[in-house]
Amino acid sequence: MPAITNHLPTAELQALDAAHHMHPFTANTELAETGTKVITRADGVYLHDSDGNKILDGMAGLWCVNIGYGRNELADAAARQMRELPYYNTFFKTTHVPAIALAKKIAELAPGDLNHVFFAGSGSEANDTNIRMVRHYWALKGKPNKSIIISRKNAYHGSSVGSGSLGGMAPMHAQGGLPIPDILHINQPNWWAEGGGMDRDAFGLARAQELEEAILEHGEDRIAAFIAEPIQGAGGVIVPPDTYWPEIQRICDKYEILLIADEVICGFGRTGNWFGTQTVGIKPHIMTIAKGLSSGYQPIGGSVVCDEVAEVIGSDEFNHGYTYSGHPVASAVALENLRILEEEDVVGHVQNVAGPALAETWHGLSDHPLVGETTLVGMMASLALTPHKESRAKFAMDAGTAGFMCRERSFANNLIMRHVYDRMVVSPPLVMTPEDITELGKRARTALDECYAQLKEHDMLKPAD
Ligand code: PXG
Repeated sequence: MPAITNHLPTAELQALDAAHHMHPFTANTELAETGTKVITRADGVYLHDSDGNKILDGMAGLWCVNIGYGRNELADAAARQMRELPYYNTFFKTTHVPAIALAKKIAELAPGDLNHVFFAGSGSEANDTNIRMVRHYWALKGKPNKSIIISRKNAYHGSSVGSGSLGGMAPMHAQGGLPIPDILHINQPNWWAEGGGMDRDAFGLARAQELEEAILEHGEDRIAAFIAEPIQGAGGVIVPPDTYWPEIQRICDKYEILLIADEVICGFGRTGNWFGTQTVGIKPHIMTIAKGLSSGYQPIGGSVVCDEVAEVIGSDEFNHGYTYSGHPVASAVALENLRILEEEDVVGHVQNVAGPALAETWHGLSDHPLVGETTLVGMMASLALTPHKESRAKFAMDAGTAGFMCRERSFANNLIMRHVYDRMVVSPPLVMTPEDITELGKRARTALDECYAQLKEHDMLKPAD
């Protein structure tokens, strides 16, 4: 008899969940009162819940189910690997075929000389690896003081103590003693919210130059690395102005700063190339990967490291690793996922079919009275809700109130669309067809209409001063 069944009534499942399950990023007492949606199964681009609803997943789970749900090939790969070798470590002069094969495949797909993979169980773990790796790299090169890592406000790099420190989420820093020492945060290139009267390109340049200012303030001999997502995901799909990344690259090159591209969301086709670094045209020394690496079917992440950094790190014992680094089942599933992405040309589908279809649908929402800018790269998109488009005004009420209302209307219309404060975000499975995307657009518009009506009815459309 399997230990998990889906046959309890929804209310009973909700009560058990409330009694025993602590949810991430959630006020659990409040959640216990309102109840959760119980997801029971999924197929293709649709989720099913315990009340019989069929829900279009506009978020690919949590930015990760790139190939969609229900691919038996991955289930078979997991079952095969569990029978052959369910677990072994890679610590003490041992290795195994799935980790070898996956590392080779990632090296083949990754641009430039990013030829080496240090495996982790998640994006957070991989970014913790990166903190230790870049600091140890400089120590081995005789520069132990080169330990400061520069990141950005409103970046997301994970939730462990290290990766949460790298991230620039103020509400996370407010709990549990973050950030750890020697992490700095410069401003993000979010023109819509913070650009004021500057034009986009000048703003992008100015924000990039904050990196140079920080380096000059602290001294080049103190700065180890700069970390950033090619396109911020959890921060609200913030697409930087075109001037931003070339300037960042120039500054990293000029001052000998390692560049870490956090590809946890952007990687594996999301932006229309294999990696977001290719889309924005940068050359990192290290890439963080997770999520789309296995399309979320298994927890796995890693750091993809260039030849020179790997060589320096390899010259000493690196006192770091996780029980599940290169887990054989997770590796086998990730390999099968990469085979599907490659053989079915999912990246080409994003570039030529799904991406353009989403662009048309998404930018088409910009005529809505509640919608300010719409932004999109590949299959990640966002729109800003605003009470007044022309002035790019924020709402007078608390940030996130309108976004939350819109998300609730979206859920009510069986579309998973997220909000980040007052930005609405989608990041659908990459395999969506144009028909799926048309349906997504219809449901998103209905959610916007209903949200707008509610805001109007309650006199909540006032702009902030
Ligand atoms: N880097 C980036 C860019 C991420 O988006 C992580 C690292 C951490 O990965 P793990 O596997 O440790 O979660 C992420 C994760 C959200 C949300 O609300 C986004 C993430 C995780 C949880 C919630 O958008 N991204």
